[in-house]
Amino acid sequence: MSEIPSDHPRFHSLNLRHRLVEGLHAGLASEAGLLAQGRGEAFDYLLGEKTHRFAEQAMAAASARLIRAEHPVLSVNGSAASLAAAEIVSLVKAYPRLSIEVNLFYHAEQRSHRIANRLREVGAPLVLESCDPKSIALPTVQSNRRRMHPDGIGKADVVIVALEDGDRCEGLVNAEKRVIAIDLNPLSRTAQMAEISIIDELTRSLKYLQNQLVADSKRDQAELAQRSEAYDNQEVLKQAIAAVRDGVDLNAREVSEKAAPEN
Ligand code: PTJ
Repeated sequence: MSEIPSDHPRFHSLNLRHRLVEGLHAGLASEAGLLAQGRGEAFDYLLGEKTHRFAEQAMAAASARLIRAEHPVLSVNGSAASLAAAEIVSLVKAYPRLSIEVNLFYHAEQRSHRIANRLREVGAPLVLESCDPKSIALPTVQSNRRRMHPDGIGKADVVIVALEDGDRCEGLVNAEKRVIAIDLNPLSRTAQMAEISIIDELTRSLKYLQNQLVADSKRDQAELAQRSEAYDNQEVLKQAIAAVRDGVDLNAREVSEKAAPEN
């Protein structure tokens, strides 16, 4: 990776860009993944490259939803693996009830295996792949994203998707799976369709979500149920769209290395 001085004002953003380029060269990311990241980078720039309160609210709701889920699964594509392999593995190690499934938009078995191997190298205990011969189909989705591992997304009641395409999110919702989306664009079809939309950068949000899950694991189920029920995704999306339109929210703050707050 080319040298980015750590005091560069946009160090983190440039670092992510390089992670994706490296992921492309390592055969993990698709070429279209570079464009998807560019779009996300533009939204993050408008959001001040900070985690906002509306994202914290969404992550608190996501944590409650994940803890109350029967079978939660994190769907990982080439872009997510390139940007956040370490953060993904750290999250599933801290919260082992969450399974990982590699699921690609641009179907390519070799790329799927490379992504799974990268996650294992970083320390993932178990990685399922939707290209598995046992895979089953998600009704109403025409792309190769319809494939799901029967022990992963196939039986999941809650699915976390990141940098996801709208058709598949819709397919998951139609299949009555509860979708938690991580997407910097509050106007994307994925963010609009998900039950919980985390409008935040992937690596920042995974760290925050991990801290929140660890803190919430000790909490009372009734409290978590109440938090889930009180959550209003339309309000979160409204605030996120306003933040994109109005510019940087002065209440936004760096959270990446901090623990989730007590709720
Ligand atoms: O590896 P594959 O074959 O599965 O390909 C995956 C891509 C990313 C190409 C595919 O899913 C795709 O085309 O995605 P979209 O429809 O471009 O959507 C990506 C969304 O993620 C956009 O709304 C971006 O704003 C958002 N995004 C990009 N980078 C980040 C992000 N959201 C959070 N964190 C990011 N770092």
